Amino acid sequence: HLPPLALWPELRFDLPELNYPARLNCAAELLDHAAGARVALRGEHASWTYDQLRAQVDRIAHVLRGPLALETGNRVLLRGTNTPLMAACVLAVIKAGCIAVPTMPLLRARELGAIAGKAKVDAVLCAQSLRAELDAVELPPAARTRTVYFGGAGHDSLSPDSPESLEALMAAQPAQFAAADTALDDICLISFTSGTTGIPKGTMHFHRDVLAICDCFPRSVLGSRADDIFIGTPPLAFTFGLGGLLLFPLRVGACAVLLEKATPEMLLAAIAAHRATVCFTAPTFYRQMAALIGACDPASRRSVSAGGAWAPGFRYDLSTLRRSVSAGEALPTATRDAWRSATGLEMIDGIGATELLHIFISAADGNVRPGATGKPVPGYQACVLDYDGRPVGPGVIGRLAVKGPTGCRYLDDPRQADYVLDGWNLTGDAYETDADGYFYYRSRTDDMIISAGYNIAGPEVEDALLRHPAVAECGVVGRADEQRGQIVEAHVVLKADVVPSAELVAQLQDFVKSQIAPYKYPRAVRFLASLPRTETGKLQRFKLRLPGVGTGAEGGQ
Ligand code: 3UK
Repeated sequence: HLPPLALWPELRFDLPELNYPARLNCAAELLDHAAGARVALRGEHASWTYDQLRAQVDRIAHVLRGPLALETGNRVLLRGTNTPLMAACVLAVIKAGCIAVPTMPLLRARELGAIAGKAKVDAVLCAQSLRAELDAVELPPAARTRTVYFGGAGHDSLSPDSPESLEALMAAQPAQFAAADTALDDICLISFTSGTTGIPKGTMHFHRDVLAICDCFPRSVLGSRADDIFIGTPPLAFTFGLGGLLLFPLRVGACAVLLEKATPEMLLAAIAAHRATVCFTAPTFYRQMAALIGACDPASRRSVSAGGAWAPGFRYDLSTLRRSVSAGEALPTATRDAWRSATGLEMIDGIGATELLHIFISAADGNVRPGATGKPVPGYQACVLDYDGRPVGPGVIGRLAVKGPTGCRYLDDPRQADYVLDGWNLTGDAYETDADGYFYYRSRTDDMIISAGYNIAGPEVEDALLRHPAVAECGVVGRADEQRGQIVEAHVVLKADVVPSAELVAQLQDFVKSQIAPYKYPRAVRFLASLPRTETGKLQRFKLRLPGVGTGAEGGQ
């Protein structure tokens, strides 16, 4: 039901850098241009220059093609936390002409097995620290015999001559590998969706897609450059992290800091210690970091830190930070405001999706309009459609449709037909535009709360609640109600020193009514110790809708 393509200008790559040569290996392209002696990756235990990274990648590529006897197009499951060696594995699989299938560190055996089976993996590269869960997986037999382990320290490490040790196999290989001669539209990456609901879907991406995301958002919105130091929390197995913490920095010859695990305190300390310039994380992380900075003495907020681990009173030196990118879920304006007053920085919101590989609507600097995600990233087009597939004008909520150099290709999944229509990707998000062409996120299309005939977007109510001084975090969902169809139900995590009470429920309700249209106020308010989130930082709204979640009160009239 989408508008005929003729209605829309055909996509022209007016960015000349998006027209790649027919024979293209994106990993070789990313590694081979940069100055060798510059630092490419800093990990907690190792720091590698571009030359060192390239040598490691080449040795791993030899292991894949030699001892593991993999061929072009074979699929390699990857499992590891954010470390230089994990990054090298991803690049090596692609440079060797194979297909990388990265998996999230917290996945359990059942989910890993489903992914390994669905992607028909031929081999596995797994971090020692994450092997227990993998060992419980029923892998395709060929992949089981081609499983090797890397990393690990002390009692955790394999003996240096173990046939299962990737490092042992690498030691016997030369440090130079001629990249596999692949086509620009050969698949190099199968990334699985984080799946807040339902069975994870594999999305397939070409060599040219990997370069295209590097040449769109980071170039036009971030303005990334060789002297940037990238840092952040998303796993390399999530395309948000793969792009922001590996592909984007490599594309411009910059440096990436990889953190194996990070709390808001640790990320603040690491930004200061590494003098990071570009940060990628989820909205809740920024909110928590802003609260930590706010708790410091204002005079010391931007002053020089002593470095080292975080301790109360630590002075966060964020003076090098010039870009703070938020993605994964809606950025509440309250969080944007909190981060600005804590750091003086205007956040960059960006909506991305595993299906489209990375961010396709965003804005920076003077183009930021609070409340809006931004405008289509140059290279992408976006529009808002009604349920019959007709474009709607400004001010009308509808379905977001996106078209650009990357797009959804599900691996054997009937849901392909729901996501891509006529070349347009339907992301499942409800959006609205304004007269100046800015795009405003409202909710997931299937999360819109319909109460007594009103359409209410949960994130708007969340943004209002987050402005209340007692609220640390919140999630708003619709709950079935006989009279109204649904009612607005707020799940609230209170700040440490706040005690829940019926009076507080009434206060929160009145507060929301004073901030936004009163009919949107939460008729039910429940208090939780924490909110259920995915490994990618997304609120799991379906869990909030389960019966009996949280304690609290049905309040108000
Ligand atoms: C939601 C947002 C509002 C939206 C992702 C950056 O999140 C990523 O990929 P996923 O496949 O999820 C996609 C869905 O997440 N979303 C993401 N960003 C925003 N909603 N504002 C935002 N800024 O529903 C989207 O359809 O997990 C993000 C880069 C790469 C990614 N894969």
